[in-house]
Amino acid sequence: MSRYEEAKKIYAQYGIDTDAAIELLRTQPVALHCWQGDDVTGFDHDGPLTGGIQTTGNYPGKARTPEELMADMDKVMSLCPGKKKINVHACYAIFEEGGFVDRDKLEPKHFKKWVDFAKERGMGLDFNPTFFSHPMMKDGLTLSSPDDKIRNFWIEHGKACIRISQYFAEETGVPCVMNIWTGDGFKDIPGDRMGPRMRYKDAIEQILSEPFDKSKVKPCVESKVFGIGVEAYTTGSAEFTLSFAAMHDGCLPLMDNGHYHPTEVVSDKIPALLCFFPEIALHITRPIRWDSDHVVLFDDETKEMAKEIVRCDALDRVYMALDYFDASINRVSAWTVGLRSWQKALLNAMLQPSAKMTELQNAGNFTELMAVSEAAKTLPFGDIWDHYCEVENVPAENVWFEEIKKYEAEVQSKRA
Ligand code: RNT
Ligand code: ZN
Repeated sequence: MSRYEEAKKIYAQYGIDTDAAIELLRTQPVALHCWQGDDVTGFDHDGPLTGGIQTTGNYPGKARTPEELMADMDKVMSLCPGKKKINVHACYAIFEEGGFVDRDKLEPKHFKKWVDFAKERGMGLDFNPTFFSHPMMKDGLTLSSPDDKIRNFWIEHGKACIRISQYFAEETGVPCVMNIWTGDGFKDIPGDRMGPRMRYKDAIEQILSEPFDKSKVKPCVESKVFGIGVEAYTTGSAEFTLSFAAMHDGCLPLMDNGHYHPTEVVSDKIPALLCFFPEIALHITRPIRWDSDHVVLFDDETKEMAKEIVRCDALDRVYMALDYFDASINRVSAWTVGLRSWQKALLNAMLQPSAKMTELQNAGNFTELMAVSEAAKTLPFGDIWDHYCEVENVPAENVWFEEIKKYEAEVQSKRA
């Protein structure tokens, strides 16, 4: 009997159907973020990365062009099981020779190559206006700036992005999640905390006044605690964005698990928000001591987040996207480890004796609940994972890195 057949029997003793888990997982889209490939640079500017986010590291071989970035993404996708979506930032617009336009003037045609890329691979596209790395940020502010000219520029950018999101959804036939995140805030104690938030509220409302089909475009607002150089105050704090989403029909809250105080966990916030919001969105990352955006691993909190989505039976209500950027190791490998890790976390979540655990909890049998959840930790998960990779026709755990070595030697190392 194969290792999978043996493992399947062991899971069956807990009432868990491993075949059903695999069939379900194969259909759940996870958005792969284009910005891991080039350290959140994009194609529309030469300036530095700003907005309170930072990549560290200088590993050779980073993608320099749309072609290189797409080739790298293809490599990643060939090494990862599961259904994918592509997550594009507005700064990744692709201009024809001499066809540059600023962010307030972006049009669907500037993203046609991304649409072609997605359609050829049968994938959906998610989108993000880029409110950073741009000279129109003034004193660290965009949508919450007191300067009308600055604020209006960014409102126009947001509206352009709604139109592009609608185009993505129409072209691919898959709803487009459009996430609004700004790094707006102050390095030191502000004199006015509410003013910027009132302006931010009004600005997002103006962006959302651009007509769109709610079944096709899913606007989100992402909160944050602080950023580098923006330590004292963030306009889009947790309370601000959550309240905004709650008060605006069709707007989703987006939680990035790097954007909370260190002892808070997004795994516990998922079932809280699901009590109120029909749909929510996630940025999956790995914060070390701060919002460091390390590569997602198959670690405890990653597992817990996946477990909550599955236990709440909310796979069709949670938009899952990766968001991290590590420039200190091979970027294609970083991407691959993160996507594979999230796939592992989802599979692991689907293989939990969750029904049994709920029953024990409701019966007040906390002694056995602890024993069962501990037993689940040593089930032969690796055998199910290997089988899933095989079914999905992607390399097994001990094999995929050989592909990275080859790709680095043949492709990435040739990039000067
Ligand atoms: C920054 C936010 C945001 C960005 C991307 C690039 O802290 O997490 O989501 O990472 O938009
Ligand atoms: Zn994020």
